[in-house]
Amino acid sequence: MKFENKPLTDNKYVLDWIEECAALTNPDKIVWITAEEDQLEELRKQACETKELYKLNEELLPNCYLHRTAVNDVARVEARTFICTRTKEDAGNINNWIEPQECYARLSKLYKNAMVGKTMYVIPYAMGQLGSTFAKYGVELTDSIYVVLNMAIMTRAGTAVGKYLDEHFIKGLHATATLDPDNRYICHFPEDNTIWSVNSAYGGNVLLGKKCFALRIASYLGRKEGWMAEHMLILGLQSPDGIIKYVAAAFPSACGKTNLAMLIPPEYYKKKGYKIWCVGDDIAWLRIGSDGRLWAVNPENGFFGVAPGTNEHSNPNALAATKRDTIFTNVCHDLDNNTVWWEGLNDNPPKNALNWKGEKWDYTKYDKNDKINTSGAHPNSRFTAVAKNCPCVSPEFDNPDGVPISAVIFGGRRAKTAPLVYQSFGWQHGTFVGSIMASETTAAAAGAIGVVRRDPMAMRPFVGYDMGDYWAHWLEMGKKIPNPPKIFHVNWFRTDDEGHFIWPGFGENMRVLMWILSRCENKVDAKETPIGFVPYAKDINLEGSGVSEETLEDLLSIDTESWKADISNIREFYALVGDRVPTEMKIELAALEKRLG
Ligand code: OXD
Ligand code: MN
Repeated sequence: MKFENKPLTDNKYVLDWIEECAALTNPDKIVWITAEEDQLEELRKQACETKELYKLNEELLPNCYLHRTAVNDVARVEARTFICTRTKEDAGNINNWIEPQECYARLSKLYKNAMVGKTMYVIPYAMGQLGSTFAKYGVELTDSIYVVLNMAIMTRAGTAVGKYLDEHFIKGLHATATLDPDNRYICHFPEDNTIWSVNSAYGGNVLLGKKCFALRIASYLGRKEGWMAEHMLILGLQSPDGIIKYVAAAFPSACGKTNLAMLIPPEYYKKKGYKIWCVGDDIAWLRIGSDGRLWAVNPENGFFGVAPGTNEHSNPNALAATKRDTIFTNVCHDLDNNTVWWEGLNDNPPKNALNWKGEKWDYTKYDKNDKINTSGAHPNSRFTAVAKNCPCVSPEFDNPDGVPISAVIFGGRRAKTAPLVYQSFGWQHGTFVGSIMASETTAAAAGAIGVVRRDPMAMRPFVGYDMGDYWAHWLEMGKKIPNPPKIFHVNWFRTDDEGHFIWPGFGENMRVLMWILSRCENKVDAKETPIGFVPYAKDINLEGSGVSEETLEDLLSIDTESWKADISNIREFYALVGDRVPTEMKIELAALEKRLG
């Protein structure tokens, strides 16, 4: 096998696997990614020559680039995502499944000679701090410079990883191939530590360290090894005395995780000296610490955030993080000053611009009911930003031991059913609360309004095995954590009868976090209700929020009828998950039904 540069490991297991993949895909060259600046800069130059990347204004956006994907390749594709365990039962009813040997055979045909005339890049990377208890290692083989440069931001990649590669590493093979959507496959072989992704070049499908490894494969490993991989942000709330308490929170995709992770406290709290630190915006790996608490790290090294809607008000920290060293994908290109723009950035769309497809864009034709065809930026356009460039990145970001978690928060998007916040009765009930997480489609989305999608722990697309077994693992973990975090549920999306949101959200969510932490410290009472402990309105500080006490009462009220109606939907969902739903979950469901009367 001919490498263009020196291999970063001499581990035979690793080298044999690379050889096997090279024999299949047949690249012209194989290059090891050291991730040194010189190498990355050379790759950026090459990608600019082929128009895979566009260099943006160096003064306004230093070291920033724009990339456009194929128009048919703009998001994760759950229908093309598979968990290939030996038995279908182990993948479970919620996941798509293909028998592994059949899958390898089918995909081998698509990989065959897919890299002819191209370079295969070998990216050694770590999820988590190198050498830490949390860290896991992988190698991604890819023919895309865009993938290399994104992985260099999103993970700890390059030379230093070489010495950690052994037979436990996660083998990721990505080939762009023809981008044929009918032959697009994102396949996971958890029993083989393997990920195969072909015919896509969209981040969520091809940055294999993220959803594929850090959630799907890692959730499988976590169950086997006694830890957890979750779709959660991690933030630290610092009080004026300097003490920082950490929470981990799971929300379905597109429910504002990145915004909450980087929240700016309302003026009232800021003046008193409160501050929020972001440890992670998407993924948490959790382990039981020697002190009996649950500790968390963010295994990533960057943010792959949704651009539209990010602005000075919604998330100034994320915006600041995108001002340098960022790769923008499918945003609008402002040709006058060679910068980028997206819907919701400001009210000043560029007049001389290309849309996300690279076509001349006329902002006056924007139609919110046909965003894909009329918007400047694709609704799922992204920024890939370096975590350390975020002004509120936590000083503990690189701590190999992670941070101790006081509270786990599950978030839904419900118009009526869930109150602003409630606390579960304990770990088992909290696991149940996570299992019934849901979001409702809103008027803004295409299709019917109010359709409930169950998204347990926000992990529906990301559990690498059977969902019932996953809940059982949560219950098992609960038994093993001597001092577990308390479990809460929040809902920022409650609406009035006209469908308007009644909670202001964004920075004001801090008020709810304050109540949650007070509960963790046993500082406030709460009202016991059929669904859990709900705050007394007096215990959520509204000063400066513009929210009236009456609205807060409304936000905290429990709509018993909609809960009762929800029970049958939950039961149907449990039936769909199937035989492996733990008895404890069914007991919790029956108990909830009984409490509702
Ligand atoms: C993401 C997602 O991109 O959850 O983080 O879809
Ligand atoms: Mn996510």
